Formats: sequence, structure tokens, C-alpha cells
Amino acid sequence: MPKFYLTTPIYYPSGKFHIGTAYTTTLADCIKKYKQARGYDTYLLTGMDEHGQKIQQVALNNGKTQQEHVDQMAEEAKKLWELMEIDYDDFIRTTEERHEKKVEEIFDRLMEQGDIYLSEYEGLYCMPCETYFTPTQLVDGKCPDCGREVKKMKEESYFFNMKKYADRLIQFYHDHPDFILPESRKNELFNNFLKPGLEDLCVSRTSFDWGVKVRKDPKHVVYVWLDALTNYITALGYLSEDDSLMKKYWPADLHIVGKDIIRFHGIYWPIFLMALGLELPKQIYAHGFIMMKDGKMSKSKGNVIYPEPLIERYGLDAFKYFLLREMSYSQDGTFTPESFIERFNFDLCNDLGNLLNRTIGMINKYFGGEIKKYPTKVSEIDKELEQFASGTITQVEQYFDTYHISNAISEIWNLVSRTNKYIDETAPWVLYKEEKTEELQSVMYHLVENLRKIAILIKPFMVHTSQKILDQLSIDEQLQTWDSLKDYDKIVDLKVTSKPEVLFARLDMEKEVEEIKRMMK
Ligand code: ME8
Repeated sequence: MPKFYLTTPIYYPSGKFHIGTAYTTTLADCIKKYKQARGYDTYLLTGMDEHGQKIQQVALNNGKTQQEHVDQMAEEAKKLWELMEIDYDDFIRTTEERHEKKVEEIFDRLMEQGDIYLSEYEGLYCMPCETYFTPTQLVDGKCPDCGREVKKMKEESYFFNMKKYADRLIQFYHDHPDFILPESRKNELFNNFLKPGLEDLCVSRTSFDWGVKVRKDPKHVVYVWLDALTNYITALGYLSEDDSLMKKYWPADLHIVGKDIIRFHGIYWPIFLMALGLELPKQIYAHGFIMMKDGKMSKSKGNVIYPEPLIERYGLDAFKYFLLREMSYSQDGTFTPESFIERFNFDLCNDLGNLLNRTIGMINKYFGGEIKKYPTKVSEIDKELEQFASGTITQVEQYFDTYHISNAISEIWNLVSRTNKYIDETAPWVLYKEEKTEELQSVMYHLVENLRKIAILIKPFMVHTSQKILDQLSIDEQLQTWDSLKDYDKIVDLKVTSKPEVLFARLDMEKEVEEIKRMMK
């Protein structure tokens, strides 16, 4: 069985997770479920990035010890992932012993082999990002990542010799054109950071102590990014007695990250791995941001929307559908209450929900709910629909395989629309009136067959809706698998439910928009 190791970033426990943060995990979970359906032995890692000055300060502000704060946040994160049915295999926390011990060892080793050396650092520091910048990297004198004020700081620090590995990394980029996705972000990284030449990276701090201490010089704590990035290997038991997971799953097949942290993953992480003599991950995909009408989500703007109330009111499947559909492969996505309700009403209720309801209603009315077997008489238009569906499957697989999830979903919805149109074209009510039984049987067969396919295709992101469709149509278990998508004539002796259940009930636009605005306050 081929393996597929994928990771989300490990999250900062600095505040409640909004829908933007939830997007990364939703995407990762969808890709995992797709890969599983395709027969991969998958392993999904997520977790928490619990060290650093920012966390120390948040804990202090909340009147808690750092440990109390991160413990509570880890519980909250796990609760959210449970609500969102994120099927992760491990949840690593950087304050766990299994991680801290290995970070100490890694740091020691990099020092011993001369990749890390002691010097002094003077620079412009952005505290929320825990990153030093050179004056030229600033944008309007402020942090290029978050736009906040930077502070002049000087400290004795350990440095990582990035220059030593820069050429090897440039070569790696050339040899692996798909290493960083999407291409636009790879070009950005290459042109803005690699080409001008890398600076050595400051990898320790003395200004606070909430972190992994450098074993041989404990007034220093390890830079949070060096600490955090290694989670992808410490979770697999790197340098441990039992490193069977490491042997099995490393290198990672896919690191999923947001665009704001691609520099750390696309430059520093590969170089750390080279220094450790480990293989580099196969791919790193940096997605865009979920934006609001008035820009980034922020508490001060009062435009933050959290996953819980949306899921509670509209269901998990509608929530995931919206996020994954709205965020394109290489651009940002936008959340507005209006677009959320529109997608719910049009895509889910009108297009998909109605297709199922009309189909079940007609089979009950015309054939007592029964479909016997593949029709004896198949018209041109039926065949054309079969071809359309098989084209959709090929396209959807291609899109899923290259992480173009929004495009994959659009393709599936094209099939939904095409199938709705097929009902209008074949006018089953006329065939019934004219007693064209064989033709009518074929139309009903093809409707059920397409709904079966649609249900399988949406399963990676709409598990419940998928199962409801398959159950209401009483599809045999063997015909619920991804492999069975290539079949088109295997349905026999099927009886649909006589009491169809509405998948998505139409919402009142005005009322629900108000409701979502209330959630944002
Ligand atoms: O970056 N839309 O953690 P984090 C989409 N601890 N994605 C968003 C987003 C938005 N509006 N806001 C945040 C960290 N994200 C580090 C990672 S990994 C070794 C260390 C994404 O909690 C963001 O891009 O700040 C990142 O991928 C994830 O949420 C966690 O962000």
C-alpha cells in the first residue's frame, strides 16, 4: 500500500481559532480522506506550537502560568477538531517531553557539526512574529509579515549557517519544480529570498525563557521556528528508540501551510533537514487566506467569525463545503454572510438537494421505488450523460491529486447541474404519460447512477451528506467505494426510500444574514 504522510502547521495557542485557521485543517482532512479512498495508507499530523514570547505574554495577560494556558488551549483545539470531525492520527504539542528532548538533541548535534555558532545579533525584531528583519526587508518601516511595529534589539545569539546550504537548496528547487505549490508562491520565495542570498538565521533567544533550553548554554532558548518545524519528525519518533513511524512515513508527502508561513517551510525547514542528513518533504502547498469584505479578520475590526456557531446552525457539511469551495488554489477566498447563505441555498439546497428529492419522488411514483437493473434500451442522451459523468470523475481526480480542491468541487457541481438538466431534457413525466416504460426506466437508472457517483465524489468533504444520499437510494456497500466510480451498469434490485429526507432546507436570506452578523459580534 503506498503511504501518504501529510501535516497541518502546528497552531499557536494565542487565541480562539477562527474559520481561517480552521481552513487549514479542513483542507488537510479532505485531502487525507481523498487519499484514503484512493487506497493510500495515510497519516495526518496536527498539533500545537506552544513555546515563545508571544504565548508567554498571552498566558500572563490571562493570569495563568504558561503551562496552564497551553493545556487549556490544547483541550479547546482538540474539542474543535472533534466537532469538525478532523481525522488526525497524532496531535503533537511542543511542550511534550517526546518533542522537547529531541529538539535539545537536534540543537546539540547542529552545534557539534558546526552548523550552529555563537555570535551577537542586533536587529529589528517583530515580537508577534518572533522574527528579526533587516531594514530593507521592512515594509514602510514595519513588519513585512503582519504590518506591526518592530523594535531594535541586541542579544548574544546562536546562528544557523544558512549560507552553507543555500546553493544546494537552489539546486533542489531547480530539480523539483513542484516542490513548492502554487508556482506563484515558489517564484516569490525564490526571487525575494533565495536569489538575493540568504542571511544566517538567528536560532536562539535570551530575552525570555518559555522554550526549549539550549542544553550546553541554558540561558538561551531555541528559536520557536527551529523548535516548531521539527515537530514533523519528532512526532514520528525521530532519534527515538522506536522510530518505526519515521522509517515508514518520512519524507512527508505534503506539508499544508498558509501563505504567511511559506518562507519558514520552503527555506529554513529544507535547510535544517539537509543539515540533519534527512530527505526533504516531497511537496509544500501554501494556501491563501480567508478574508472578510473589509480585509483580514481581526478582533479590533470586530469581523471575526468562528467555526462553532456556523457548524451548529448550518451543519458541518455546509461549513466545509463553503470553505473549500470558496478558496481557490492560489488566491485568497472571501467570507461574507450573503455568500455563505447563497451557496447554501443554491448549491446545496436547490442543486443537490432537489436532484435527490426529485429522483426519489419519481422512482417511487413510476416504479414503486424499484430499479431492477441496467436498462435494456439506452438512448443517445443517456449515453452522453454517462460520458459526461466519466469525464467528471477523471477531472475531479486530477484536481484532487494536484490539491485544486475548489476546482474539484466545481466539477462535481457541474455534474449535479448536468444531471438536473437531464431531467428537463428527458421529461420523465411525458415518458410516463406516453407509457414509454423502457425509456423511463433508463432515465431513472441514470439518475440514481449519477447521484451514486456524486455521493462518492463529495465524501472527502461532505461525509454525512454523502452517506445520506447513498442510504436513501439504498446503494449496495460495494458500490459506495471510489473504485466503483468506474462502474456504470452494476446497480441491481435497488429500492429507494419511500420517505425521502430533505438534505438542506432552504434558508431565509435576510434572516440568516442577520443571524451570521450577530455571530460576528
Ligand atoms: O503559523 N485564512 O500558527 P498559527 C487561512 N505556529 N488560513 C489562515 C488564516 C486565514 N485568515 N489565518 C491563519 C502558525 N491561517 C505557526 C505554525 S508550523 C511548524 C508553525 C493559517 O496558529 C496560517 O496560515 O498562527 C497557518 O497555516 C495556520 O492557520 C496556523 O496559524
